Order: sequence, then C-alpha cells, then structure tokens
Amino acid sequence: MKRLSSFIILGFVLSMSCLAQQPEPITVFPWCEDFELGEAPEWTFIDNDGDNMNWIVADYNPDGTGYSLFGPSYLQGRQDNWAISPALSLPNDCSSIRLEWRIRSLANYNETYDILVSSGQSNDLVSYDSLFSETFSDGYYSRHLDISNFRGMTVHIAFRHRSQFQNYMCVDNVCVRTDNIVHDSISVAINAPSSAFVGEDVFLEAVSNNADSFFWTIDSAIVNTLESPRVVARWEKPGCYHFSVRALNEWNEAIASGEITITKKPSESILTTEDISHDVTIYPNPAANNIVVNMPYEALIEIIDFCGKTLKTGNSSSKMDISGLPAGVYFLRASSSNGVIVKKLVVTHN
Ligand SMILES: [Ca+2]
Ligand SMILES: [Ca+2]
Repeated sequence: MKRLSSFIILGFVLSMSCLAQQPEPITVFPWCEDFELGEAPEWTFIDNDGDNMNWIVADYNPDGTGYSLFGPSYLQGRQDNWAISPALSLPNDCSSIRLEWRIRSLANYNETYDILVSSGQSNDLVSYDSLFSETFSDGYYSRHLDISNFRGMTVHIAFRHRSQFQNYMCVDNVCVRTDNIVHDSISVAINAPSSAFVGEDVFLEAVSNNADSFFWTIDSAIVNTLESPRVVARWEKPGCYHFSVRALNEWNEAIASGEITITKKPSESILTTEDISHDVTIYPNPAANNIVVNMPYEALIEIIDFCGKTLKTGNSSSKMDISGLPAGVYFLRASSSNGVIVKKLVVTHN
C-alpha cells in the first residue's frame, strides 16, 4: 500500500512538473511584459555558452520604471544567452502583428543581440529562425518588428545576447500587439454581355467590394490583360466561351464566372447559312421580330444559342416572337416523332 501511494505521489509530482513546464500559450493580445514582478517565471533562460553568465531579471531601470531583463557581457568570452518568451498563440484574424521592445546599453560599449522566433519547443534552439540582429550602444531605444507572417501559429520569441567583453544590455517592455481589423468577406460579380460578334471587342468588368487584385481566366480569347478589374477580350471563332475572375486581397478571395456566345456577324452568316433540311423553312430568316416555321408536321421548336442554352420554345404551328433576342446566329431545333432537325436562324435588328 505504501509503495502504491508512493507511485501515486510520484505520478502526481511528474504530472504537476509537466504542467509546470508547458503552461498554456498566451492568447490575449496585446500581451506585454514589463518584468515589474522582479521575476519572469514564464520565460525560459538558457546559458548556451555555459559560462554561468546569463540573462536575469533585475532593477536596472532601462525604461526609467524598474525591472527589466538584464544581460551581462563583461567577461572575455562571447556570450550566447537566450531569454525566451512564453508560448504565444498568435491570432489568424488580424491584419498585422507587431513585436515591440526597448533596449539599453552604456556609452562606449557595443552590445549585439538577435530576435528569433520558433514554432517548436521553447528550448529547441535549432528550431529558431533569426528575424532581426543589431549592435547598438549608448542609450535607450524602442524597437519594433512586423511578425505578421506568424499569424495563426504558436511561437516563442527569443532575445539572444551575443556580445563579447562589453558591459551589459537590458530589454524591457516586450509587447506583442495585433491589429484587429475585421475583414469582410469579398464578393465579386462580372458585368459582361451574353453575346458578341467574332472579332468584336468585348468589355468584361469585375465588380468587387474590397478586393485589390484580380486574375482572369478567359477561354480562347485575345486579351489586353488578365490582371485588371476591366479587360478587353476578342474571340476569332464562333462558339460558347467561359470566363472567370478571381478577386482577392491579403485575407480573402472570391470567384465569379460567366459565359458568352460569339457568333459571326449576320451579314457574314447569311452567306454561309445552309439549310440542313429542305423539309423545314424559317420565314423570315434573317428575322427581327417574329418567325414562322414551315414544316409538314407538328414539332416542338427551340431556339438555342452556341452555349446550348434554350432561349425560346414554341410550336411549329404558331408564330414565334424573337424580338427579345440579341442580334446574332442561333440554332433552331425542331423535335418531333419524325426526328430532330436543326437549322440556323439569324436574328438582326438593323
Ligand atoms: Ca520594466
Ligand atoms: Ca553565458
């Protein structure tokens, strides 16, 4: 029983020590450390050169208000001392993240340090990437650094003191601030005609609320640009063509797409129109307002564009109003129990 109790106590102590080694990451910003407690239990201090000279928290007033990190460097050997922040869980929904700190050194001494960031374990020094280095002297300075690239990550920030045979430096008022702009989602729509003629300039316009760049994908067109909200496209062959635009800013993106029917100009089309079946005639053709389909039997009549979209339906025994169709070339499909016949229909409004 006594041995069992010992195991339980040992397990409790071990689990408590694990908890003590891995405190919860900081999630509330701005997060600021002024060291005024006179200690920094959430920070990790590593004397990587092993000379027993390392960062401490001391009352040397670098900012005139009290305690700071104090990094001695007056011994001959080069220091390699790390002061490592607690884990910071940086938010994702902010426009920028800024690290701020204050430093101090004495006149006639040159102190060298680096700022490093790691998303690994706090004491895994090889996992740190250096973001900033400087050698400075004589006075108090405020510094800041954009660390927005780390948004959404949990990181440790390290101050690595690397001076040799100088005096000391202090670090105080370490702050991480986030700029919490609410980013509305982007929307985008395209203004474009549904049809155009071969060789004609077609204006495609992306309309977006807060995008700042645009990337178009346009099937088979000759274009002036693909990276502008407004592009001019031209197609050299009749057909149905698709296009889409991606609208984006630093945080969001949206996509819109559309299609356009490209036809030959009516005057050109008339010359090339061939009847597919002599059983069926369309009168008039070209037409502006109404057509009559003459055929020897009842059929369902559909007017279809190059994209395969049915624009009008009617019956072979009655007049069809086509005045609402843009000028261009269409297919007229007559479907009956005798089969399907397709003919070309030219709509003109001249
Ligand atoms: Ca302070
Ligand atoms: Ca040292």
